Parts: sequence; structure tokens; C-alpha cells
Amino acid sequence: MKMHFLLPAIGLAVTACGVGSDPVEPDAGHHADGAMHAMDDAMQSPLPDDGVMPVVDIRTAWMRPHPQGRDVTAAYFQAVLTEGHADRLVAAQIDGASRVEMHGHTMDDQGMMRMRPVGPQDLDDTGPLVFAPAGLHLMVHGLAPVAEGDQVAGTLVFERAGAVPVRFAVQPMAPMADDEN
Ligand SMILES: [Cu+2]
Repeated sequence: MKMHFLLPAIGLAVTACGVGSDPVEPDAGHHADGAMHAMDDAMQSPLPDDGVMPVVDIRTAWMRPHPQGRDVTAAYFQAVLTEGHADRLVAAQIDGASRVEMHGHTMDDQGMMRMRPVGPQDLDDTGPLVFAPAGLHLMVHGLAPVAEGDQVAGTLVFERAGAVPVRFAVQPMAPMADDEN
């Protein structure tokens, strides 16, 4: 179930992560509270269990270089079920980062795109779960600055498939092989 709460207390103008040239929100400390996560978590329905243990393949994982003087950046990937039919991304970790949040974008009543923390994200066998600019993204806090050409290791944690290692290639633009549908 998707929820579309607005967060006036958090409210930040976006350009946010990846929409404009500045990939990072203007106020990196804007959502220290975890209230949103708790609400989303409470609404999760159980995954269908068909007896097939899901296997998740992570593709086109990349991360933007840090903007000058900032310690927040955004990371993207696609998660594909190569076995099984349903799973759920529940958390993300990135080596060296102090905090990684899953964010989405939503339109406010003035037509402004705003980003907000989101809860666990379901994936199924009909297509990839896509984290991409202007959509879902990982907000990466406290990582030592990365530059184009760097590789950053992390872990995506799925409810059933468990911890899946991922390696993010640092680059300013989405990979060309990106087959976003
Ligand atoms: Cu964000």
C-alpha cells in the first residue's frame, strides 16, 4: 500500500535529489524524527508466500558525487527478482555512511515536488523496483566525500531474500545501460 502523506514540518523545496542540478535537499537535517517510517511500517501487509525463496539481483547501482561542501548525496539502483514472486526492500546500508534513508517524491498542494522518507518498498516479478532521479532514491548521510570513478559498497536488506550486497559506481549521470521502463 502506498501512502502519500505530506510532511509540512519537514517541508523542503525541491529541486531535490536528482530533479535539478543540485542532487541534495537544502536542509540535510530536516527529518531527524522517524515518525514517517513508523507510520509506513504499520501499514505493511504480509508478503504472499508461495514457497519460493526470492533471489534479488541489483542492477545499475550508482551514486552522485557529493556537491561541494555537503555530506549528503543520493544513490540509485534497480532491484529485480530473478527467482520468486514477491519481496520487500526494508532497509539500505552504505559502508561509511552514518545514515541511509529511502526517500520518495510527492506533489504538494501548490504543485511543488517535495521529497519525504518512505517505508519499505515492495517488489514483484512484473518488473524492477526502480530507484532513479525524480523518484525513489537513497539519501546518504555522513559519507566521506566521493568523486566520479569511486566505488562504494553497501547492502540492501530484503524481507525474504535478506541482505544483498551492492556496489555503487560514483558518477554524475545515470548509467547508459539503465533500462528504466
Ligand atoms: Cu531525498
